[in-house]
Amino acid sequence: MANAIERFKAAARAAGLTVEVRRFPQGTKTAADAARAVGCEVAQIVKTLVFMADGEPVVALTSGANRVDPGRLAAVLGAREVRRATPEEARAATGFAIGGTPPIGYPRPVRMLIDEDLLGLPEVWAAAGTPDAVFPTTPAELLRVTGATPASFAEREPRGEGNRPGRPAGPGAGC
Ligand code: 5CA
Repeated sequence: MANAIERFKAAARAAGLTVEVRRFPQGTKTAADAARAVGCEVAQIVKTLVFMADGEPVVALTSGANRVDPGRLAAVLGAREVRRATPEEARAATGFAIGGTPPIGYPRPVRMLIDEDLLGLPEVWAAAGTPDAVFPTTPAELLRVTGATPASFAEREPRGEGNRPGRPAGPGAGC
């Protein structure tokens, strides 16, 4: 576990990225966990999600507030078939386990996209190698060190009970 953080830190050093890794005993495995631990908005959490596009791994750096639409991702990539990577495929592509996958430090280059919704934020937090470790950075630094291409690939419609068509607007509707 600690070794994964060291691998991430070495990659950050090599990229000229200054990182201050924060560890949280309560865990930062999901975007919601990470936001709760850090005390930031879930939209500021960078999910490092691995997809397989026509058999090739692709990393989609995605705002914690968004869900990836694989159809939109396929259109952006010009791929025929895009699906979520299995945990084994994700680990083979990045060298890290799901829940702690950082945006850099992979054994070989991986095609990378970044959710445009992250770009306007002053500060974002991404995983630092393990499911209890995150680091703060800026979208500009993320772009620089990952070489990710900005794109829009999130599901457009919000999900959830309160958003079903025909339901009366509840408190907070329109926010
Ligand atoms: N540390 C947090 C916040 S930085 C984190 O890594 N979040 S994450 O979203 O990038 O990683 C968790 C994601 O892994 C989940 O959102 C989910 O998309 C993916 N995942 C979890 N279980 C599986 C699974 N069995 N197969 C494929 N993907 C999975």
